[in-house]
Amino acid sequence: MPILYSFRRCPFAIRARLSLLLAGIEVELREVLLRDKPRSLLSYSSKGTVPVLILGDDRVIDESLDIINWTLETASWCHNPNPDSELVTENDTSFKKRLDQYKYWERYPDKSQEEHRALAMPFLSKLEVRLTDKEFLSGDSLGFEDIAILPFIRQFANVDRNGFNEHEKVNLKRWLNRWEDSELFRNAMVKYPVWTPGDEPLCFPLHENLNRGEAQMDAFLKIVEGHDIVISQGLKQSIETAPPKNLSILLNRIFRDANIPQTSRDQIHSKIKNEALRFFGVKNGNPS
Ligand SMILES: N[C@@H](CCC(=O)N[C@@H](CS)C(=O)NCC(=O)O)C(=O)O
Repeated sequence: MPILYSFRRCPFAIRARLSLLLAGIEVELREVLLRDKPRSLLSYSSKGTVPVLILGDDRVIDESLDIINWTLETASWCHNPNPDSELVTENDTSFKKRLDQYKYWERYPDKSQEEHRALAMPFLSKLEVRLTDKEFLSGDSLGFEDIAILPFIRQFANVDRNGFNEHEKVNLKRWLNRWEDSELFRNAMVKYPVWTPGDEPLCFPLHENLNRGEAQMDAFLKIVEGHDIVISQGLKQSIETAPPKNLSILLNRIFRDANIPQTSRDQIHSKIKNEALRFFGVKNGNPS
């Protein structure tokens, strides 16, 4: 299985994870701390950035756009691949620079945050125009440019979400909301514990792991029952016949079945999910 060194919030890593999800490629995910990068990462790629993808033959891909291109070679998840997109080049060069200056404006005191923001706006206007009569940056269907650019626009919006929402760029907001609300994006943003050498391998994406067979499903149900939640025989049978695609769907069914009040669900959900994440991430896992 390929290995992906990743950092959850890094926009370059997010675009790589999105493309892996779209191509249906499973990897071992190694979440890193940028301030304390593992030696193995640096030995694969001395430039010390993430994402880095290590393929089975020890081939190393250490540029996010190259990872996207590799996923496209493996499974053509879009009809309009455009690796030479000028829009993506502009995103990765001048827009990214302006985004950083706007986000970390204290480090660039020659201008106010507002001034830095204003300098980034022409790129957003360009996207807004693209999205006027098209749903996607890449045209009528999802493509390379959407996946490559989305994490950066999200980062821009997150600097001041209210300011972004108040802005007149309606098409861009619609486009961003659509992504942020999608299962694809949620799956790309699942939290993984920081990797240290010797850890059990954790698979990405998580939902693949749910389909790894009865023994794992039984073990997962035991984790849930360990939280004093009773799972009815009826639900167990229905899960056995048609296993849900991902952990959240499964947990919601269990919560409904066990009448867990809405107010306690979030807390239990995250506790169970953390435990289960470790468990289901185990490569060729033995549930005992
Ligand atoms: N051109 C690279 C850029 C990747 C990059 O700059 N990633 C940042 C994290 S968002 C990084 O690893 N920075 C190194 C550091 O902060 O030490 C790519 O597209 O993969």
